[in-house]
Amino acid sequence: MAGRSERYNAREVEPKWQKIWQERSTFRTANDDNRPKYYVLEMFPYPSGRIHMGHVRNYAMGDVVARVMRAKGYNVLHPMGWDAFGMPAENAARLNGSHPAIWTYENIATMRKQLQSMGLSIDWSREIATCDPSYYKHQQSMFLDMLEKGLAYRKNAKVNWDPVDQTVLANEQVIDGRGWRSNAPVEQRELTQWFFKITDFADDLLNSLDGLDRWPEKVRLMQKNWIGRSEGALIHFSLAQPAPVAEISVYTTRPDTIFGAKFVAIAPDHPLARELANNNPELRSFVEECQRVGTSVAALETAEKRGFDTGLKANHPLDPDWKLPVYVANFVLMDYGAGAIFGCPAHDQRDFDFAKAYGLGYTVVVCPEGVQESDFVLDNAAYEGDGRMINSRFLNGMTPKEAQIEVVRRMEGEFLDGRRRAERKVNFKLRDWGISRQRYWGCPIPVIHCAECGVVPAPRASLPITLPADVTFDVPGNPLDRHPTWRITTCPQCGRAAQRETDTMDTFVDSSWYFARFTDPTNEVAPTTRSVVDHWLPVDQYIGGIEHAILHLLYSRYFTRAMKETGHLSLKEPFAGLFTQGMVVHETYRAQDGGWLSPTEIRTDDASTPRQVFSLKDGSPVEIGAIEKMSKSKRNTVDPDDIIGSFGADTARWFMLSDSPPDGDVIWTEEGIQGAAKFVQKLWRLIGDIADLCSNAAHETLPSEFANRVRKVAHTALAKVDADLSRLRFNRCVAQVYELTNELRTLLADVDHTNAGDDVRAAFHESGKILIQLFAPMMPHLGEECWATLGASNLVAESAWPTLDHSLIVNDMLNLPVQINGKKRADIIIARDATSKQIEHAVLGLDAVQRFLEGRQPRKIVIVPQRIVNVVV
Ligand code: ANZ
Ligand code: ZN
Repeated sequence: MAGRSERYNAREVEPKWQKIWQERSTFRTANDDNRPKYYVLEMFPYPSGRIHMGHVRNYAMGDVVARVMRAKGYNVLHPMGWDAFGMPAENAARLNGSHPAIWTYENIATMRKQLQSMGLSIDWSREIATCDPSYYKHQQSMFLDMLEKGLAYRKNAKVNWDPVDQTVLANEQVIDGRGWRSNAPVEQRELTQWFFKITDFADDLLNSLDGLDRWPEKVRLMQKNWIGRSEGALIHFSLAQPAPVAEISVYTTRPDTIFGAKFVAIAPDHPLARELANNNPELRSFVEECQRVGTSVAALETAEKRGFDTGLKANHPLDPDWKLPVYVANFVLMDYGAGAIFGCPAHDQRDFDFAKAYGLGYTVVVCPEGVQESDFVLDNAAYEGDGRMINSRFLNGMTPKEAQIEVVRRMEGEFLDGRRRAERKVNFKLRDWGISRQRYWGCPIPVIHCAECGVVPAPRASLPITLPADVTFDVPGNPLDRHPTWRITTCPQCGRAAQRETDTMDTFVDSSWYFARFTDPTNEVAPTTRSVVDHWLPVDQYIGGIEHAILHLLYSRYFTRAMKETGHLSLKEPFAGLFTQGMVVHETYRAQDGGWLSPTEIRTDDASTPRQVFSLKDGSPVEIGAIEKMSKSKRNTVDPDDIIGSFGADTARWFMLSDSPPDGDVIWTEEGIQGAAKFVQKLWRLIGDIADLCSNAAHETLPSEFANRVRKVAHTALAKVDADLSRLRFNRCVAQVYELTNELRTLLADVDHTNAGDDVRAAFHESGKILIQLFAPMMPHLGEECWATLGASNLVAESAWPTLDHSLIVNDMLNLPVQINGKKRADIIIARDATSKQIEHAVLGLDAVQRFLEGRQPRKIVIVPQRIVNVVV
């Protein structure tokens, strides 16, 4: 073909197609479209400045899904936006005297350009930034909706206070007792804060996890643990008098161990502890000391167990002559259970450590099966396992499970001053979501404080309540607090002078509904358009990092429920399918002076074994360190711009998708990217040669059996790629494309170019087109260039997915239904002559099967040859 260049030049070709896609609005998505919908979304980025390789991987995956589903006839929604509020913008503003808005929008402009250079099939007309008043205006109105419904409320709460950043931190932002950004020791403070009532939905958020069968099992498990439902009992311990109160109630999940009790402990901020501290300076200073440590579970778990003996005695609920000392203890949390415990050192490690420190001893009450009661002693650790009850009077001989039921039943039936001694109780770890942040760069909470009327919602007509532009960051604290005029307003109820709320919302609120906003991002009057949002949601495939497995996903699930209650949409679960991609990792390099070197600062000597690396600057040898997640601190990053600049976006995308399963880590290597670049040229030559073949005049030479072989390799690859795509196994798709390319190249070598018959040329033309369609979702620019080379008049991005000719593969490939315990759960497409071992291997790799097994081995796998597979679990 005339004018076709020998070498494929990505630098020229890629911008050309990006321009054509843009001119033709190829990726524009209409809301009124009769085709079935498909919503694919990658977690939107924080505009930190530049995209990194993790973004490239994430967005390449989402783009493949979007392009394939478009080809398969779906009306695909694939939008992009910016999670644009947050502290880094304020920090940057402080450092370089600029403004968070300027910093943020500049970063967005840079990163948008970078993402566009990747050739992503995004409908950019739907772009949103959460810091834009046109977005957060609706967030404010939804806050007012939630306020009306009682889903948002104010309460006094103990908070983690970062003394350097001068802000409240969420528990997760406290790492080992220190602020996640400032690294300063966190203090506890009591502040009036805004909360979302997520605990109202605790049961529903937990139970609905079962229905999320296209979520990774591990994410569902992490959410389950976070919600932390436990079934236990409240036991009321009466206090030997005189004492300030009659009794202490404790929460326990192990009432069976009641005869192993050695002490009762209350939280430092338990009302009783406060009362006692009033007249006891020593206790007061102990309590204050406890409050200096963060409130996070992790912080408490790692801290040394310490207590203060109040001198009070609690009566054992099943033996009036048995007295237990009452401590104030640092490891008891006020906002969990009843804020008090009974301690059983033999069977709880925390209690064990505590009892050891204070010489309280232990009594074992659970003896492991097969161990002689008299032989059972503890050496330095509690026994938390199962067994038989011992030293427990009427419970002896029972299992702990049986004993739990029996002891609660017994205590429920006993009364103390007209009150039951115990009652069953379900408890959750999940706390209400504190959303107040004392920061500037966030969504203002739309309420007004009036001395007369109290907290008054801002009038809806006054929304958006925008941030003032004239602020400074040179002093710590919240700029909204010290702004001379911003907070001054009048009360909407009484008209007197009043003050605006200066707290802004946690940025997790911003990201808890953006997926809904994308469905109709220009609606000015409401957050969503009901018919539109109900059509598009749920997101069919959500893709992002495992680091968001708990908070972002849980908050989004909650917020969707809140939006349902306030009439903004109709469903509860926003993400039907979730995929968590792995990290991009790279070797690290250490210079002789101990400093880290970046991959651009070293030279590799491949000839030597083991491989040797030298500093480019002075030629000195460099130590090759561990392969780690790309990070600025280890300097083992590779800049996507550099890679796209020298190899092209397609090569970068291809390599990202090729090397490892998408949920595993991918190791970035120079050889890897070089290999991908070579393959691009190989594909380009093959398609060129096929194009040449097809443009020659017709001759009948080879038997049509040959043409069939050409078609068969392509259709076989198509069937396999289809199966792999449905499970997002992009690396396997890549492998199929490699294989098909080699096969077509081999077959083409057998063809006499000037003498090939019509059928052979048609077969190559068809197979070449299939090949292009299989790799184009991953390398879209090369796809278009090759598509045009084969003489197509449309774009490959607009072409329909190839139709599989079953008759060609029926002989080799086989569709096997897979049952689990007799119920059909999946299919596999596998070679007809696959061995039992190969079938077993394929079956065990299925997500559906893995989910069922939950890490266990199947009891057996029954294979009925050529018919069906049954996994017995
Ligand atoms: C006695 C006991 C004996 C306990 C034993 C455990 C083992 P989960 O399962 O996480 O819900 N606990 C209760 N309230 C607490 C609080 N406010 N702060 C710290 N610890 C608290 O944990 C329930 C168990 O955690 C409860 O059961 C209680 O200790 C402790 F062999 O009661 B257990
Ligand atoms: Zn008022």
